[in-house]
Amino acid sequence: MLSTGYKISSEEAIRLEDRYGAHNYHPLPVVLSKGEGVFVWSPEGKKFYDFLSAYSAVNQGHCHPHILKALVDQASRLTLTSRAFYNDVLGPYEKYITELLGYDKVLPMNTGVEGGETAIKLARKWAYKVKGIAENQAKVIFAEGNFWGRTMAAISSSSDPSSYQGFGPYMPGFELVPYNDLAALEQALQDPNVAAFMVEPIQGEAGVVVPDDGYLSSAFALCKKHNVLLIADEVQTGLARTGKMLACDHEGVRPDILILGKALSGGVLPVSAVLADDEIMLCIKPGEHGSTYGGNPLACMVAVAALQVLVDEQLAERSEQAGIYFRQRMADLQKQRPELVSLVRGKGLLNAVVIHDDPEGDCAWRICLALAENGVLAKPTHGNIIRFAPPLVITDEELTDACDIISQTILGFRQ
Ligand code: IF1
Repeated sequence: MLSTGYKISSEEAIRLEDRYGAHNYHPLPVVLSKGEGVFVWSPEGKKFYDFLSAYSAVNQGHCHPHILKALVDQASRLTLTSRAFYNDVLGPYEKYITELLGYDKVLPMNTGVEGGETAIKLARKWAYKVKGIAENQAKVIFAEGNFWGRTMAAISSSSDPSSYQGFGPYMPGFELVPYNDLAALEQALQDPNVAAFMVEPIQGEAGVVVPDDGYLSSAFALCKKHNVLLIADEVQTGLARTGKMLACDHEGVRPDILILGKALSGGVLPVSAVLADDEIMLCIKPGEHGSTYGGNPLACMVAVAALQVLVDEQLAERSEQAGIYFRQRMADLQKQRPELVSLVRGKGLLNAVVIHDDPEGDCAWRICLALAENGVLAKPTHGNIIRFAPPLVITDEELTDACDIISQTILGFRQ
């Protein structure tokens, strides 16, 4: 059945997933079978604006031709060698990404959470070999509300019971401080065993929580003062999503360890990367860390193309400008429906609308169902927060049209 050009109905697709797939998601009742730029289509041909962008993995738009060409060309040459040998793509990719982002070295992985795990292992190694913390005593501080994936380490640092409940026992050596709270962070950094503070410049899953201006730069200064590494999780905020190449750039912060993922491949296949300077990166010696697919030539060629699109199409600048327009349109909406829309927040094209609702309410879900019916795809996070994050290639005309649909849908919504 699954040969090129096959077709099944939305109803059949849902039935098959329900019968044969794990029930670890609750998707919107929408089936997608084609994507191009900011648009996706159902098997029946219904067209949508994609305002989720696979959680910021398709910043470059669905099936970007430059990225697909890199994929197809390399796929017919060499896809995977393992790191048992060198290959002729990894080195040039490593040179390109480290020069583009200004770090000595990169450690290539596949998923964002593997990037987080790698960053924590680097920080611990650095703590023992450079900072001089006693073996197995290193601590990593995280912010409440963080989300960096689904592995045992990731959920061990989570403050969200839906992430960690029922999966114990948990990874030791992790501590939490409130997000956007410098006093709490300074207090936690008094402990000489702290190796690193790992933080998202804007908390994505928590509902696009934007900290106060200056929080990140002050947090970085506190880390420097206490000889603690700052790890920036830019898996979701990075790669032009918030109006700069990196969200850290809004405050001129150069994190000691930078984690990238998602849009690093433009949504074509899993590619993540951890960047750091030699003092940190060379703490991991040959054979101490790796992955079968990490740094495979296909992923590297795709990542170069994905980064080139961000630069050549000036998508950070585009994101900045389009975000200003989008938040203005949502602010207008808030004025018209203050009892429904409580606030709008975000940077660049990473935005969220917070819906007035009781904690167990389903207003946001029902609004997203209505939006889908009207041709815009978005999904709530944490119940009453709707994230809006279209591909950064969205044109003015497309953005205006999508905002018109969002406005009409919310203005016509009956709680
Ligand atoms: C799911 C959420 C978003 C991330 C940040 C690391 C990772 C993520 C800041 C791990 C991944 C994904 C996971 C995906 C849905 C999505 C998500 F709703 F789950 F929380 F974006 F907000 N750092 N986020 O946002 O990257 O290992 O997934 O490649 O679990 O359904 P990954």
